[in-house]
Amino acid sequence: MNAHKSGFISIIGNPNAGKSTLMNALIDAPASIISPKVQTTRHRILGIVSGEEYQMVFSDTPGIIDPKYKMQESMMTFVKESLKDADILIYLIAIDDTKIGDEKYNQKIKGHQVPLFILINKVDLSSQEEVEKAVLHWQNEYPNAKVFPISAKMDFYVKETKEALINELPEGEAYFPKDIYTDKSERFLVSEIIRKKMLFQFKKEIPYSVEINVEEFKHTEERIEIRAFIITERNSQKGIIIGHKGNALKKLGTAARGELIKVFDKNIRLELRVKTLKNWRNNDNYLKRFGYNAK
Ligand SMILES: Nc1nc2c(ncn2[C@@H]2O[C@H](COP(=O)(O)OP(=O)(O)OP(=O)(O)O)[C@@H](O)[C@H]2O)c(=O)[nH]1
Ligand SMILES: [Mg+2]
Repeated sequence: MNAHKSGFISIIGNPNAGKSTLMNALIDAPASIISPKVQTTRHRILGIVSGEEYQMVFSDTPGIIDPKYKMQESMMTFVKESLKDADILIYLIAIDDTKIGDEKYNQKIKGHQVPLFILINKVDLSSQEEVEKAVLHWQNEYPNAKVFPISAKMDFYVKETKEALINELPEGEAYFPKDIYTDKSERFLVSEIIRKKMLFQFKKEIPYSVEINVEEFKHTEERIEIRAFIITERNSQKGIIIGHKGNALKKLGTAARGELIKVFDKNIRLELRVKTLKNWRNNDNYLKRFGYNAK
């Protein structure tokens, strides 16, 4: 029998490149939410996949941006921590990205000592010629990296990527029980599903200004009872989220409940309320309470 292998594999990259889609595809489970908008992921989310002789612990991370407020600083701290912990590094870019968004990270990645995979995602949107050009470009930039064109969404070259990653794993024991696929709680998943529905339903700043705080999550025999607060930054945002005669909030509740029923395969009672915590995105205490590890 071969020695057991295990390791931390960090997925970092530009916003919207498809990091969460890739992680979910690699672990074949919905650990992270996905949306067409940037800054969908705000946390470091572990996605775990195990076999008899290996365990891979992926970190899905927020897209690299220049932080404008404390919540975004905390998001970038998650990226930096994931970089530090990595046994293997994946930098994910979309086929139409011509460069790694932030030069500081570019230098960090170039200086990093662990195996590096540059994965060029969304190749389903491009011609063969464009794909070949992109592979040459990135291989030239990162001579020591493995450069693969993939499509996380269409499951193109994901299996091969996974096999190549297993090959690079260091020897070691499993870090987590082999039957779990994420480090996050059911409560966290509920808050993420509600936030995802907000990213789809509301425009501009609204989804970026909210946090979802699940205050009650109770399994009863016939259903799950959930009470969650949508936290806004300003009172004026409250009105938009509730909408005329409460219609916007009702629509959100229906959409979220529908997905929660599917995910938990159980009836759901969902009570959504909106409250304002002024400037929570810049307040250390609130950020800590919402799991952003503010210093
Ligand atoms: N066409 C195509 N679209 C993709 C592919 N992978 C992801 N997407 C889409 O790209 C969008 C962003 O995907 P995410 O997985 O949320 O991207 P992300 O990098 O995690 O984004 P942030 O967390 O916001 O940084 C979604 O609409 C996905 O469906 C792909 O291989 N092909
Ligand atoms: Mg994401």
